[in-house]
Amino acid sequence: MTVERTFIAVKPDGVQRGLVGEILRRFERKGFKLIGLKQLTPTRELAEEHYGVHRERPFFKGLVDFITSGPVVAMVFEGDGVIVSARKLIGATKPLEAEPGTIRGDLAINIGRNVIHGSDGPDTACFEIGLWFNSSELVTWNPSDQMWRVED
Ligand code: D4T
Repeated sequence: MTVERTFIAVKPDGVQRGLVGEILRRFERKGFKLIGLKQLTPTRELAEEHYGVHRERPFFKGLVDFITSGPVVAMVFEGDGVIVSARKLIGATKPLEAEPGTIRGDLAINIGRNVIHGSDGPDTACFEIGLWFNSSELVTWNPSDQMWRVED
């Protein structure tokens, strides 16, 4: 396994509903290392870049309106296999199809209000981390219990 980084964002619906702690807790409990964390209301420019692959889709404007409607909590987690594992913790894009036990399966109903974003692959993770964070905002540190999370 190689140590990876992924970009996670609690969307405005998750922030408004007071779910930030609940969501952050699931990644911490799993054992991933939080190396970046901030709250911001995204500009349209940032949102349109982030969702650039969906620019031609009919839901694009509504998606950008939604994601810029209020504060988002942006995070970077680091760990072995974190990109795929985070997607599993998050669950399917359509919350009604997401398994119980996943974040969307437990906490959401509607695709347009699915509470969280997570990078879907290594290239996207790299792009999204660079888009949302300066390198000076990412913290290098070693959890004191690291030896109890992973073998050397
Ligand atoms: P994000 O990117 O928000 O983590 O979601 P996913 O990676 O799980 O799903 P996605 O890229 O296919 O969709 C991006 C974002 O658009 C919203 N959406 C999507 C929507 O409002 N209507 C739709 O029909 C689709 C496909 C939800 C997630």
